[in-house]
Amino acid sequence: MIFVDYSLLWLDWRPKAGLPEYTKRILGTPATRQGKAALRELRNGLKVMRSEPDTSAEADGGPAIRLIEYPGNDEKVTLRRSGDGMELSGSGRGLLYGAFHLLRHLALGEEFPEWESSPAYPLRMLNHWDNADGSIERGYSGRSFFFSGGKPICTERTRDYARLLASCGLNGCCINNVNVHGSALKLLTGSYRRELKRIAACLGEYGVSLWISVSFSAPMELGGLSTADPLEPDVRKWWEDTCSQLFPSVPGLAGFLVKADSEGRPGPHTYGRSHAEGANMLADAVKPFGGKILWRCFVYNCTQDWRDTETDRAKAQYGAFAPLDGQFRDNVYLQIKNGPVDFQIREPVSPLLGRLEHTESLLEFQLAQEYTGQQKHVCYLLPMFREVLDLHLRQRPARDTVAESVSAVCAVSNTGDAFNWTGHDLAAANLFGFGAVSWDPAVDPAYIAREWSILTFGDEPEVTRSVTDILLRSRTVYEKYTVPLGIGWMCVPGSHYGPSPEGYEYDRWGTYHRATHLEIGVERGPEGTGFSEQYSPELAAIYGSVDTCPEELLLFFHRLPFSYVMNDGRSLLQRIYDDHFEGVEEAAAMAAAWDKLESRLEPAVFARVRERFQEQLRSAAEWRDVVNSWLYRLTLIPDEKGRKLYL
Ligand code: GCW
Repeated sequence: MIFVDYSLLWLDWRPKAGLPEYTKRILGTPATRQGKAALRELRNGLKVMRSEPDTSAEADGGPAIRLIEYPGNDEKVTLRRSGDGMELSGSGRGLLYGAFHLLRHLALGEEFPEWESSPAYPLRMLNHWDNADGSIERGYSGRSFFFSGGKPICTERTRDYARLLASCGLNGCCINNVNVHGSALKLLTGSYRRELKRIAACLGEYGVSLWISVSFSAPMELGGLSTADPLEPDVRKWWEDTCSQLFPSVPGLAGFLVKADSEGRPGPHTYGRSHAEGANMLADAVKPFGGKILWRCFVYNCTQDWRDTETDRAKAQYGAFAPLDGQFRDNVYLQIKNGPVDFQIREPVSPLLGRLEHTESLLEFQLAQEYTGQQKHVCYLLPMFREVLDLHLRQRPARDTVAESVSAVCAVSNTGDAFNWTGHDLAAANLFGFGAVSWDPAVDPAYIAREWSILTFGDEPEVTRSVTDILLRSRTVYEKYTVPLGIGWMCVPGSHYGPSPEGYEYDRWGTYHRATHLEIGVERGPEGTGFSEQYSPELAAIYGSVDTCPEELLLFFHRLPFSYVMNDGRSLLQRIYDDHFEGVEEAAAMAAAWDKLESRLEPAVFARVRERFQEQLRSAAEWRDVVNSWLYRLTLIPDEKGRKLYL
């Protein structure tokens, strides 16, 4: 038996009574690696669920699960009843998704509907911000399991990670940080080829493609050239030569992720070239190997003078990329963060989403809870993901939602080498949920929370009810006690954990609220920076006016007096005070609900989450008192309900 020092999360099957007869026998001998993996998963899962030594593979002997493997590499899967048995058909990858789907439903003990499904997007991937030295940028779950001591590593854990990804429907993984430092640069060279090949094989067995982040100036850093100018023949040749050695020797490598001209990273602008010229040069180099380039749009001026009130960071990405639509090769995907600024607890949808008519786009979420509690606070993100995906952009008669307008989805991973993978046990629901929503963007966050809870903690109704309830409330609670109404930031610079209302005010990052004793916020309507005008005319009109702007985004779009009257008659200031007091109380109620589960959960799990809640409550109270007292000191207007504020 192999000893592993990590949990298997939702793949830790449990004995289950009353399974259908057909779960005793599995027929079919898939030929592909993925098909074989599907068979193995079914056998192993059912052995545990049935508490029996093995399933049978005898052809005649009653109902069975029959695997039928089709040639090809598509991801379509069909599960249907056939007599007393179950028939699972698809390519090897299809079988894999079907096997996990079947196991999940058996574990849930639900009446099993027939299932014929294909994922909404051909690419559903995770971005790791893992550094070669084993640290993780914005990592809150321990160290990297892809890198150690400057080198990529492939262990049993890599394989189990691939299983976890496939089991929730994901099929791509970029293993290193978009800020490419140190020896991670050398992933392009022969130095780590063997390790990369092993990782690619391990992921590939579960249908997960391997991606690496590359530095735009690699021809200088690695090749000794004096330039990385994308139009320079030597530079192009360097990339072509590099790719022609790399791709054939790492089967399963799908392409490169690039952060260029962003937060100090090198890029084509240094040479007076456009993003399109930069991305296309790389696209040409990977093209012969079927490779793709994922080019990030997280581009803005990060050396803004805070005195400059003209520049609006929110406008930067649309400004940089919308004019380039149509200039990119067809194997370039523009990777766009869900909001125009940076993964805040509340932002409008990025106006660049859905605006690219002739360019593939990839929507980027962040599971790593950089601004949403760093996996010390519970914050279930699926409701937020659904809000983004469901938004009607109001610019096309059909296929008008964000979900319909993007070609692929990705998320910054929240995993590391912690025993529970995600630091906070409840944060694994975000990983699972992201998989679910990237397969089917219309999944119900409540259904997924419940499903994840049962698979993770067992099917005791009280546990399921409480965990689901905590998850579903968590995002609103976090939002209430931290940053009000879409204004963002107010966190401690650098670490981004804990309150610091003016932490970013006089800094270079373009994230200001410019509060005085009378007003707060940056006006982004037509009279202000004009950011709202980047949306379709209908949305622009909605966001551009205080009267129609959704209340939760009011301070993202508008500068308002503290006396501004909200829909329910409260003043803006009172609403912010109230939210902070309520948020802390609601966090305490979530913690109390968790405490009630003590006798029903494994002691270690219970204790780990309880400890996280203690920190959440401490931090929530800190947020409340700092933000509310800061506002009180600015305005000298007390809380109407006389609650404690600090002078
Ligand atoms: O929000 C910022 C993070 C950086 C990150 C950057 C990005 C990887 O603070 O740590 O760098 O986003 O998305 O590139």
